[in-house]
Amino acid sequence: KAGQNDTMPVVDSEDIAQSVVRHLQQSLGVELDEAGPAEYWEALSLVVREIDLQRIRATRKKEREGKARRIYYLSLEFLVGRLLGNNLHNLGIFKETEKAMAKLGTPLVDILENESDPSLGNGGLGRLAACFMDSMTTLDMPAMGYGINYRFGLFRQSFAGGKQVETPDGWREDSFPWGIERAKRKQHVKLYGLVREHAGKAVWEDTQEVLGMPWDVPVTGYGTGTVNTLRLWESRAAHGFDLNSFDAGRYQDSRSQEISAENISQVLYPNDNHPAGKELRLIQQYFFVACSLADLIERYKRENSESLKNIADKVAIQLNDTHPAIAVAEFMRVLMDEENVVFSRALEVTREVFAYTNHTLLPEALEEWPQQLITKVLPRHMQIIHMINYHFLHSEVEAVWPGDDHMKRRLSIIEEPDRPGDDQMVRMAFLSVVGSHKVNGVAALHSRLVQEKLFPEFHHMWPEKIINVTNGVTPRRWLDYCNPELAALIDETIEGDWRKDLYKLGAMKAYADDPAFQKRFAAIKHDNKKHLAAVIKELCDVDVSPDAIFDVQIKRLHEYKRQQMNLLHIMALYRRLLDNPDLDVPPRVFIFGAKAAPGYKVAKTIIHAINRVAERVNNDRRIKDKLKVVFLPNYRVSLAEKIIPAADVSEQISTAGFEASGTGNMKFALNGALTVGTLDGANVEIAEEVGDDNIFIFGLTVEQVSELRHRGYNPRDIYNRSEELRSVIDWLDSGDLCPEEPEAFRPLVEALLDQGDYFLTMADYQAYSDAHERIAETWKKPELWWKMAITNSASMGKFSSDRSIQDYGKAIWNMS
Ligand code: 26W
Repeated sequence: KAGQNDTMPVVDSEDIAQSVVRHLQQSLGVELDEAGPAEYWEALSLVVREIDLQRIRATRKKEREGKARRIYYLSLEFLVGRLLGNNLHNLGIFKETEKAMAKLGTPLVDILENESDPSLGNGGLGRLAACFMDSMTTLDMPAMGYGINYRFGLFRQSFAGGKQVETPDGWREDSFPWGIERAKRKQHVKLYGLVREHAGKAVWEDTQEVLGMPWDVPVTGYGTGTVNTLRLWESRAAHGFDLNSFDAGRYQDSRSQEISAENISQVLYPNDNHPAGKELRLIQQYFFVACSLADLIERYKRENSESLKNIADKVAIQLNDTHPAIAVAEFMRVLMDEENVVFSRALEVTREVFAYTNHTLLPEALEEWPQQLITKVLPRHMQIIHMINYHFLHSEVEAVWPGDDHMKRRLSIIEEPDRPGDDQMVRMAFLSVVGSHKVNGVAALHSRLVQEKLFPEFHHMWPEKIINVTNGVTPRRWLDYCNPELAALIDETIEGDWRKDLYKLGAMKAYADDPAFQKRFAAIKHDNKKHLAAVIKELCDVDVSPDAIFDVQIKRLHEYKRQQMNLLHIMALYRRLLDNPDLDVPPRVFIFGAKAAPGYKVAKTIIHAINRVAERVNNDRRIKDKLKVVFLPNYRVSLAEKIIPAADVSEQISTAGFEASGTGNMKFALNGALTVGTLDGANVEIAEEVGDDNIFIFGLTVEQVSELRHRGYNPRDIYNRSEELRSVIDWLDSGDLCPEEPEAFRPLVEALLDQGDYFLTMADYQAYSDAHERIAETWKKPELWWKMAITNSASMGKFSSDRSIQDYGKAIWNMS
């Protein structure tokens, strides 16, 4: 039977109940009558952990004996989400566990809520890494993830007077049995110091030392006995570490925290698409890279030979954006300084091993480090970067553009300063491209822009290097686990296990206009909406009706994602309703979830404004229940799991050319929401898969965006011409929504009107508003709406992260 898997040793609810009781009493020292949901959660997690650990050993043994290349996924972020429920699903024992816990008297759903949601990532990039771990394991690939075990993950968000307030998220303070310390595999990392020559050899000396302690989280796959490992490093003081003996001033970051050994893995930087440029961040990057490379090289030597010259046959390393890019220099350092490999051979091996995924085109998001900072923290690495750069410019660039100094300057890994005396910057993206054999974008459109706009010269030099691998999401977490009712309906309706082969969902298209099927599909959505309505009531104290359209925008807050456009439209809808309370429009609930980087002023202003508008709209009796607006606080993976199955409309409205892919877009469509979106990122491919009639596409294309910019764009013209836009922007600016701070929304108004409206919110507004009209018209025809919704879900086969990982395997990791 689908959902039950044959690799699982037969365990029934009776076995599970017994194991839970055993762990309660013997591992936790809790009597049965003392146990509440939290204790049950811990005991049950220990039961599952036991199974995981047994399988991890078997997996490792199999891998040691196998000849396959190992895949190492290096990422500063892994947004794994809660693990217990997902593991139960993957192991195929969810149903039996439900029965077991019912017998013990506590519903499993209540138990699962006791797990803290590990917030080890910012957004899309971190969540993608987690989906990829799931898929690599499900596909039985010998894979390992490497990252940092942050003590404080992404901040917790609450609102005060509608403004975002951040507090630390010490997610490990509650017990977290999934992570297991493996002291035997600890590593030592060097920092600072200087490079001397001894007998013609470079020696890095007078360094400070930090200890890296691995913390292993088991990663289960679906329908397989394979369990892989996510190895997260935690920093500790090593004997001899004494950074504090240096003069304090050198080691201060903006919050005047001293950098000490333990500090390194303390906190995740909360910036998404904007580097902080802090010394501590560079040290984080190097710390986890050095630990991970040392660890994987040790493993290689244990399992193969002492020499690293053939390591590329057995090791592939994927760089998740440029955050781990210093690995290129570290790998070269190990080969040259520790293994006596000559430079040219070392560079060849490095290139065979490494590949780099680019996740953003935003110019301000591209990481650059001051040469002086790298020289201070990693003096040997700076030398090696110079060597790589010299070889690259003077033999490789020279071969393509002989004598062209201008081209050498453009392509130099170390950027020439704009003004003499300024610090030279090291371009981490260039280092990643030069040090890799493949570079990939994350959606077809994005990859084309990487080739044509971001790295055109590299693309000319190496036409095979830059390729596309379209992102995907794991159907286990994002359908089976988060939407069990829909999963069951699908199982009943189609043949085969879509959990392993998402293309199987295609068979559901045959039922898209079957009235009986539509009815059941719609009933499940309605049920999910009731659950979400209860969550909204609890978190926002707002009553919403499950009969209204649930229109959702959940993602990081960024101007390019254009939550502000959604807001302007909501304000306009409200005013239309005030003008005409009998307007024949379907009732709508607009739902937001988003964290803003703490230092991102305009983003925080947008949150504040949405909350103020929400308060006004929700308390206005005149419009009755035709419009509600809610901003759910502290958006995170576990909230997404409750929101996505309940969405009718998915807002994917970024300025064309800015959203590399998006992955939320895929999750929504998979769960039967209709997309209102621009031709950006993976929306383009979603539209291809579902067909133009089943998606609400609007707005400027990438080409039109650049044309408009070229022509000269003045948002004031639109403001002057559009009565509706003028009235809502003037309202924002009037102080009416925030009387105690009348200037509160100025930064947003300025961004839209005075600073050129860089993300073209004004230019796309009318098209967006029209798209919403089409949505409202479609909602009035339920047979059409549900036909579209079912078609969306049925057409998502391509967007399984299993397909993405198979693409990586073929095109990048050279797997058979
Ligand atoms: C160093 C500052 C910084 C931090 C994070 C720069 C850039 C980032 C990430 C690359 C931002 C990110 O998460 N990008 C998202 O990656 C997803 C997975 O590929 C894509 O689906 C999103 O479109 C992209 O914004």
